Amino acid sequence: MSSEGEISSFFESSPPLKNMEEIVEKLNQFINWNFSWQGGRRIVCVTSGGTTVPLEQRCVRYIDNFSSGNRGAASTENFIKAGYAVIFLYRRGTCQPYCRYLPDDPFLECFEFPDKTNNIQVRASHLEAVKMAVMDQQRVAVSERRLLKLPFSTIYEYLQMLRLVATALKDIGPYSMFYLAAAVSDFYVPWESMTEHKIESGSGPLEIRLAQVPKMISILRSNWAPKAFCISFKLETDSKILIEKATKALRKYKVHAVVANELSTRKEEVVVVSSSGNVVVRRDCDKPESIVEDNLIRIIVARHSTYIIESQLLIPST
Ligand code: 9Z3
Repeated sequence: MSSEGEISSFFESSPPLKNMEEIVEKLNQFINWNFSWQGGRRIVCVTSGGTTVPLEQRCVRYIDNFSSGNRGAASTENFIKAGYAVIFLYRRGTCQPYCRYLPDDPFLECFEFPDKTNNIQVRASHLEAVKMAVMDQQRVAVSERRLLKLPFSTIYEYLQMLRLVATALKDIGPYSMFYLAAAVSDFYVPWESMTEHKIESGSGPLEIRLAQVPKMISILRSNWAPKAFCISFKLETDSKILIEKATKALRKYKVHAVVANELSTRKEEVVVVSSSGNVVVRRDCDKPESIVEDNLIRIIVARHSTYIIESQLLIPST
């Protein structure tokens, strides 16, 4: 387990966030709006996509962690459906809520220029997907103000932003949730030992020593947002060790549940590992449009409801 010293020295040596004041202001406005709305909405921070590890301070090359962002985007849509406000902390360029059905390759295929006038229109084949994306995104993010998107790229940005979100959510305690689906780097090059300029090639093989990224989940649980409901993820490629690893993570980080998934089957099945036992969650194979997140978020929301009730029972009445 990472010590508090390792964690504070990670933050002290990180390049500071360029737009920290702006992020804090957006977070406070979003949380105040949603928590004062008709008695208070629940707020979940969904993390999504992989973090990068730069190899140079003026970064040309970096190490990446695999994640398309599909899980985070689909989960966000389901949390919104369940009435939550969502802080979507996502890797720049990865999958976005309500855009999962749009072609990204190439996106311009959605449009046509039919009559040589200045009118561009959406092709009939993509009309439904584009309409859904625009309408849902407008309604949720703009009219209802229930979706706040915060982008990151590097491990340094991600962890600083997660700390800002946790600190901002501290006061709403059990009504907040962390749903940590981002694929977070385990190893990194400490900023002070990183070369400033592009690493030169042509002088033989490159040797880089990577340090271990301090595990922030335990400090999130113990200090940053101790009353929040917290779900972490465990990804493995070897299904034989998956449940054992997830169970270890559950005990070590004292999260409320760990969602265990194997890389090749992650869209079909996950296992929710918690102190009340393991539950296998699958997508409904008889419904082609069904996704595993529909069933997963239903379970997580029900558990969050129980957690809120139990937390209220713990508060002594006056
Ligand atoms: C996950 O396990 C996510 O479910 C996926 C989703 C990244 C597999 P996609 O974005 O995939 O839909 O393509 N996320 C957590 C991965 C992770 O880094 N977990 C750490 C670990 O396994 C704990 S924080 O040690």
